[in-house]
This record gives sequence, C-alpha cells and structure tokens, in this order.
Amino acid sequence: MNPQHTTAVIRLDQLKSLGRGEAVLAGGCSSTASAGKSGCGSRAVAEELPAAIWEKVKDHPCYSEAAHHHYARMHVAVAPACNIQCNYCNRKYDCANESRPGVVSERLTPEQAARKVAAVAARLPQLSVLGIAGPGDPLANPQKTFETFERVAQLAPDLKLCLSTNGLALPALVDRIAAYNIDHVTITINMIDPEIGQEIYPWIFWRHRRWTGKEAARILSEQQLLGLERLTERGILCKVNSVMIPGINDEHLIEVNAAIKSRGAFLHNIMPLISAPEHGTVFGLSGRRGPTAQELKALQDRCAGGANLMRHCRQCRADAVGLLGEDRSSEFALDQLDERLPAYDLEARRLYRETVEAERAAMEAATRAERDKLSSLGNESLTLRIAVATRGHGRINEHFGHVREFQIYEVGAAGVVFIGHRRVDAYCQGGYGEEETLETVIQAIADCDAVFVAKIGRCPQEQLDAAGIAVIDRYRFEYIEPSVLRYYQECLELYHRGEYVVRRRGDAQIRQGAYVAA
Ligand code: CLF
Ligand code: SF4
Repeated sequence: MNPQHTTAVIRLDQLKSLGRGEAVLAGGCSSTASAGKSGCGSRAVAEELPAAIWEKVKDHPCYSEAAHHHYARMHVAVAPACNIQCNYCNRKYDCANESRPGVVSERLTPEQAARKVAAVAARLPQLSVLGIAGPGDPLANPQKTFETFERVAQLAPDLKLCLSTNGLALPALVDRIAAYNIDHVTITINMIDPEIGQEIYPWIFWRHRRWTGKEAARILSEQQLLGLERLTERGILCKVNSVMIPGINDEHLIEVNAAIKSRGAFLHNIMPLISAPEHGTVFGLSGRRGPTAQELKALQDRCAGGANLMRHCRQCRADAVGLLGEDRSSEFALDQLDERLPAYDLEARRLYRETVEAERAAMEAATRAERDKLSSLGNESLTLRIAVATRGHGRINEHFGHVREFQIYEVGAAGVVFIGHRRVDAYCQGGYGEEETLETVIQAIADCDAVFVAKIGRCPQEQLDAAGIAVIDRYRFEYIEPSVLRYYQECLELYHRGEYVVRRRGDAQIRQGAYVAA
C-alpha cells in the first residue's frame, strides 16, 4: 500500500486561515458512509456510536469523515517486500510526484521511522495516526513493521497505530497485532470469487512457493476473510479497501460488500483504479481504464444498505504525511531531520485536540440548526451537487485559482453528505490564470450545480457561468455544511416559484497520473 519546530497551539480564529491540504496511494492503504445515512460509519457523530468505538474513530482521519478536515496521518515506508502481485501495482516506480500503490521516495529503518514520527509530531499538532502501508505489504515484513510500532508507541503514546495489508499473512499475525495495540487494520479485498481474482493477481507467495491462477486467488481470498473474522472477533476496527476495476470486479464488489459486512467490517472503501501506461503496471500497459466519477458513485450508491462506505479516501502513498488532502512528505525527508529527537509535547497536542473538538461541536450545531429548518419538508425531488474550495477545517476558505482539490457535497431534503473529492492543478500560476488548466478544472466539476469559493477572478467566473456552474462566494470562510444547506433552501424557494433551472449534469473525470505535491 503508501513540516520545524513550532508545536504551536492553534486558536479557533487561526483555524479559519489554516489548512493546506495534500493527497496521494500505494502504499496508502486504501476507505464515507452512505449518503444520507447515519449510524456507524465514517460520517457518524458521537451520539451514534458506542463510546468505545467513538474513542477509536473520532480523531482518525480515515475512519471518520468529520475528522479528516482536522487531523493528519503519516505513513512510514518500512515494509519493502510484498508476498503477492497485483496487476495495478509496480513497486519499482519511484517518483516524488507520483501517488499510487507501492510508490515511495525513501525507505526507512524502524529507527529512522521513529525519528521521522518525532519530527512530524513536533511540527504538526494535528497528527493523530501513524500508519504502515508499504511500499510492499507490512505483514510480509513483520519484523520491521512491529519493531516500528513498538518504537513509536514508546515515543508517541497518544498516536493511534494503523496498518494496511493485502491479508495473505494476516490470520497468523492477529495475536501480534492485538498485542501491539494496533486498533485499526485495513485489508484490501478486491474479490471473493477466484475466477475474478485470477484476473487481478498473477501470483502469490504462500507456504514457501509461488501459486498462480485460480488457486492463488482462492488461497488469498480465504486468508483475507479469515483474517477479517479474527480481527473483528477481537474488537479491532477493520476497514476493507477495494479497487474498482471496470470490466473485472465492478459488479462483483456488491457481493464483496455483503461478505465483509457479515464478517463485521466497520467500513468499505471502494476506490477507483489508477492506471496509466507510464506507471508500468499490467493494467496500465494493457490500457485497462479506471472508472469515471459517475461510475464510481453509482457503484457506491448501489452498496448503500450494506457495509458503510468511506468516500473521502485520497489513495495515499506509503510515505504520505499531513491532512488527507495534502502531501507534506517532502518537508520531512530523512536528510532534513535533526539528529536529536525533538521533545514530544503531549500537552500542546492535547490542547490542539481540545480546540478542534470545540470547533467541531460548533460546526455540528450550526449544521443541525440548518437541517432542522429542512425537517418540515416532504419528498422534495431537487438535489444539488456542490464543489467546495477548501483548505481544510470544514470551511470554505480557498481561492478558486489556488484549489488543488475540490470537496464534493450532495444536498437534498434529507440533508447534506460528502460524496468525494476531485484533484486538479491549481489554475492560477504566479498571478496568471492558465486557460488550458481552467478547462481541466471545469471538467473535473462538470457534474456539479455550483462551486463555493472564498474568492474568484472575473475570467474563471465567466467560464463557469457559461458551463452552467453557479459561482457562490457569499459564504466565504463559513462552515461548509451549514452553508450548503442554506444555499439549498434558497434554491428550493426559487424552484417552488418555477425560477430555478435544473441543469443536466456532465460526467466528471477522475484524474489519473501525477499528483504534484504542494
Ligand atoms: Fe494510513 Fe490507511 Fe491507516 Fe489511513 S490511509 S494505513 S487507514 S492511516 Fe486513508 Fe490513505 Fe485512503 Fe488509506 S486516505 S489510502 S484510507
Ligand atoms: Fe503492490 Fe503488494 Fe500492495 Fe498489491 S499488495 S498493491 S502488489 S504492494
């Protein structure tokens, strides 16, 4: 799977201007609850979960969609070897500007990894999770993986420990995972049918020999499901990642969703295949395409009612650092780290969390108040999709020209839900707008009715108007969800008066290829 020394405590007023996001996969393991649903899942709030579960997810950016606006994760790339081959992975590829499975810029020893964690924690009070996700499979490298967890647990006792695996070696290591207090485990499960599995996995290495074809896929699937059962029996939170591969497992993932729900998975993260010829993967070289945004959403919607869905995954690299929508790994390269371990300031980190919790409570109260205004409505047919320019912290706080990632929300009479994100190149370069880039940005949000921004220039505003996407800047620096709900109420009034024109949505493309870190 795949920032110096100011442990500053951040005040509420500072939060408004904070939040340079990041994004990157391969490493990343790979996981939002279904639209309009509450209950368990990544959108859940405190009162909807048992207290013990809430404690585990409330500041984990992958297991809680609300947490991902505020809390950061970091991966340490200590696990180079893998015991299977996936047709969407090429671990030889190593480029600092790439972001997909197996890709990292530097591999670390457990000691180096612990040093990096200390350095990141000293500068990022928002860091809440340490994950090991590659660049190979963490459980195919058990010594390095568990030694790293042990060192980090001593150094940074408030960090949650997280692991992402293909699951082949999982059942035999469940006791060890529990002994190290690793409370979050992701298993990548792309199939439960070996017929389909043989098209995804050319081989696995199991019991001292290589297996191919259906037999390999059968063994892998058995181990994955057994591992999932053993983990959930022990109360370890499990997320399942599935790569949606059109023409191979897209329809089948509905069965996978049911199978993992029955075994107690907490979340299901269905991610789009990333494949381009230049990645050198089997799927990339053979022209296997990834899904469009609409195809991915349609599949996720068909899984509604099954295992809860994560929709805010950024398909991180195995060495990603920062909020899910940003990648600050280049700020923490090994040769930039101090030889001496920085002090680990538990008190500053606790104060940061307190500040964030106050901010989250205010945001939830504002959202509830707006939602209550909608509660008297019946079955309204109008739904809107909104792209939001944000740098994090749940606010509309980014200039249109600087956006590197839009967050996408869907709103209707039932409420507002986060449905995904769209990565783009920043349109504004050194004070000038790039025409070509603007076209790709508009294409990325072609399925949206409106875009919320903190600020926008006249030229892009005219082009968005021409594309039928309303530009809304009156909610600048406000919370996203209450603003979206307020906008919906305004549109609904116009709709009832016959003055709102419902636009025909285009299909947005999920961006493939290089992600250039900020
Ligand atoms: Fe990392 Fe994975 Fe833990 Fe998160 S990532 S090991 S659960 S801390 Fe998160 Fe990255 Fe998606 Fe994974 S955004 S690829 S779901
Ligand atoms: Fe690559 Fe191994 Fe992860 Fe598959 S399981 S994506 S081959 S590192």
